[in-house]
Amino acid sequence: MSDVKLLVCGAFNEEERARFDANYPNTYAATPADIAALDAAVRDGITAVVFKGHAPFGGAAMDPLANLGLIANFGVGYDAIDVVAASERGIKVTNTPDVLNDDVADLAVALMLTQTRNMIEGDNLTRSGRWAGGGSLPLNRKMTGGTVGICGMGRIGREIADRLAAFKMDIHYHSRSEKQTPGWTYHADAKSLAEAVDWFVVALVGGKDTEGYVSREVINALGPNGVIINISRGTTIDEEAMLDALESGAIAGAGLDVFINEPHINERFYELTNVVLQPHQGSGTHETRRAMAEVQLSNVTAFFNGDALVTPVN
Ligand code: 8YV
Repeated sequence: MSDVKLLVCGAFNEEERARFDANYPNTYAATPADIAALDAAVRDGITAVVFKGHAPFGGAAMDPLANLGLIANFGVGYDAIDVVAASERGIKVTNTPDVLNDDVADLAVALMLTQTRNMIEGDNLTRSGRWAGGGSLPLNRKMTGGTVGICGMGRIGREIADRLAAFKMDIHYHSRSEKQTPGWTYHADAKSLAEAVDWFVVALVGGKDTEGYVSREVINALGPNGVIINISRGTTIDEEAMLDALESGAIAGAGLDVFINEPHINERFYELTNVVLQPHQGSGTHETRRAMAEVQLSNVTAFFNGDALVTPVN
């Protein structure tokens, strides 16, 4: 392995970076935009990239790496990587599915409870002393027993639904195809789902195919009791339409972990008191990030050993 050159591309933490260095002595770091500026001898030696984050990694970043054979993504969602461009160049792409399902599903439930029980304002009221001074939190809204729609019943959607079943919720879902579920109601389109529920949880795959999938029409179909939860990608929702609906009261609120152009999110969100905002931390626990790093590294190891990739995308 001593002659192997690995390109580390993205904001890996110290522990993750140390793991690459321990396994591969020749690691180099660059953002997708900086790859072309690497020394030509280094570029020609690089056969694998470990990638993390959401900066676009397209054909222009692949072309300077003439011998690239693998882009191993840190994350289940690989929408930042142009997989078609990779396939055209004979480059394999891998991701880190499954190991993060629990954390992302936990966060979806946390967003629902935090939004509906007004916990951010409750915390502010308590720690500011306003409660001690006679202030009180207005009554809020019950979640248990409500009607929820899961938009995208993949592996993460299923984990969310299983958790919400324990909250005695009436579960509806929309997916490309009907699934084997314990009596949950299938909807062939997102608008029909929105019309049927108060809670609308977006668990779609990101990428071009789902851009704006939760359209203005779908958002308005949700109605004034509707709350949108998004743990997928900001791009899956028509964000301007959602902001309009949140500002006008056309829907009741939102709990969001993902945004368009994050972390530089639309500043209209900052003014809203009916939303709970999180910094894309769905998979962000020590345990899960470690598990994701292991899946990523196992793909790199398989690639260099000439073995079958563990979690191939293309
Ligand atoms: C990120 C995610 O990958 O897995 C995904 O699709 O969105 C996250 O786990 C992680 O935040 C690193 O950017």
